[in-house]
Amino acid sequence: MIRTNTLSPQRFLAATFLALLAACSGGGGGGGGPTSASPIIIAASLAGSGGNPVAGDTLVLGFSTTVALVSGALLTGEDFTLSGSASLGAVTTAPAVLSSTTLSITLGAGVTFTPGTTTIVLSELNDAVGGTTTAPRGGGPAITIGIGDGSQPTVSNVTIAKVDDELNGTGAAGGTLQVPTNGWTLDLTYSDNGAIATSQTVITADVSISTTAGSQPPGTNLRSFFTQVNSNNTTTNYLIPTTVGFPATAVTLTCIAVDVSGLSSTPTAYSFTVRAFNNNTQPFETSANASQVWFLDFSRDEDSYATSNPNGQAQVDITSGANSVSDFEDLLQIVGLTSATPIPNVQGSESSNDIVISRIKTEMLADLAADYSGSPVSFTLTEPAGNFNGNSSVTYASLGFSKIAISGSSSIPGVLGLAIFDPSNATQNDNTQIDFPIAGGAARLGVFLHTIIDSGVGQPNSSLFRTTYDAFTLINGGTPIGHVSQDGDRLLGTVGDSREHEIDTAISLLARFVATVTAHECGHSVGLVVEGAMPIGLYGNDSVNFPDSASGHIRNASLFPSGSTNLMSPALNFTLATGPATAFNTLNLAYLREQVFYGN
Ligand SMILES: [Ca+2]
Ligand SMILES: [Ca+2]
Ligand SMILES: [Ca+2]
Ligand SMILES: [Zn+2]
Repeated sequence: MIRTNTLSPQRFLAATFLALLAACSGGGGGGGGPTSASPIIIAASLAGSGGNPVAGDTLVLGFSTTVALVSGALLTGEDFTLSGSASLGAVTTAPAVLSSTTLSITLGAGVTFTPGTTTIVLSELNDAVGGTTTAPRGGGPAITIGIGDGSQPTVSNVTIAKVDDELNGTGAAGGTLQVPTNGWTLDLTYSDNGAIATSQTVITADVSISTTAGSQPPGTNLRSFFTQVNSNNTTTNYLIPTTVGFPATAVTLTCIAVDVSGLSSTPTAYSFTVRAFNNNTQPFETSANASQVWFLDFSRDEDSYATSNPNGQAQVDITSGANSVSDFEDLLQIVGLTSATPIPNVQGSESSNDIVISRIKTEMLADLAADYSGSPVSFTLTEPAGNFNGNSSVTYASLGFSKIAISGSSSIPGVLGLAIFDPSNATQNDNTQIDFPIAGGAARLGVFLHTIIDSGVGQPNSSLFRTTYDAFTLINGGTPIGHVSQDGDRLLGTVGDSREHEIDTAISLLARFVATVTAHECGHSVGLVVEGAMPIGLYGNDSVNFPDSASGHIRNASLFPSGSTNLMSPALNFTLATGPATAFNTLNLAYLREQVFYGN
């Protein structure tokens, strides 16, 4: 602590920081807002000629928030506490300002410390380094001084719930992500020429945050209050636990990464808005139904089906009227996954048909669980207790499940599925209805296998559908599963020939296709995809920023590799629906996980 008004470097610095200090000069408060935390040292490294410091080397210090130097004050040994008997020597020159959060000090004669061992922290005598609205103070954790590797880390991205930039408010579509007071993840992406000191990452807010250790003022490093989910040299994900409460207001978080050599990154900020959930905005809110259960109903029997080849192109014809076989099973037989003459007793009393149907349903459940991973949404083949009493929708809390028909033909040609659109998932929905009122009449709800199979069998024989099912589809010259005696063993996985592999693929792709359409339709019935930029909606129908989107849907061509698509795209085909990367977009998934939400 040496005050000087004579050396020109200090006057230069004083002039530089006069404007910053003017904002809080005069001893006044900040106008009633919370007092911010003072900057603390978060990184320290020697920039020198060798491993040990000598006079003339520099010590680079990274701080937790923007620093302001007090006019005329030198930053010297007394402003710090060093471990052991270390010393910065007789510092005679003013610190250099490297950035808003980094300073460097030219070490003086008599300097002695051991990089990798000696620690440094601001002392109670610090009268030189404060914040933009805070006076200089001591404190903070002791930081080990490293030997700078010459390249500071870079925080390239900050987002919430892993939402892609084009959907998180920083993209061309605009908007501001809205999150609940906790329960979401903060996701950092960074890089460095070396390793990141992940335990030294700094996350500060511009508002006070409630924690188990009391309210933390703006500028406090919050990292230790968050739960580290994952951390490596390129990414870190923190969960905001229920013990932390963000205030319901606009928030900017600022993140700094520190490398193991003691260099800190330029701060990277991300702004969003926080609002407490209420029953209108939380998708899966009540204590009665804390998760959304979906019953998959395969029982609809409205039609029977046959194939024809009127113009040299196969098609699946519908005959209205029940035939005592579910329309789902009717269509499995049309495509050749099952047979009119199945092999009996392949496994216990299960026929080849039974095993195929069972495998499809089991794989569907696994695919749906993957689609809705991390969300409080589950699917069952067993209808839970209770009923809709003829209503298409009832209040969310009044019934423990929703349901959807996995069925045959659509009453609207060309439609793969139709479901009730339920913004914010306010209700339980019966998507098994066959006379749901729509403009101009009534429609069947559910998932419609006839649409894809009728389209599929008539496609060019090079299509994915044809190359998958032609081996089994009678109308296209195939032999249905169960028409060959060895198919029983193939279904049990004991033959290992090419037909067994084809059977496995045909079952898996049909399960995945139906699961994708089911995930999409159930997505509508739990609130996807509302129009408007966040926090109004989830960017549904914004075909300017997301070409080929439509009402209730969003297509994200840039976020998915060729051959895969967002599950909530307005159109799907067999290839896209079974694409390996087809999934809910990151914003839709964040909504399903209740990490972001729309409305107020
Ligand atoms: Ca580095
Ligand atoms: Ca039927
Ligand atoms: Ca619903
Ligand atoms: Zn749709």
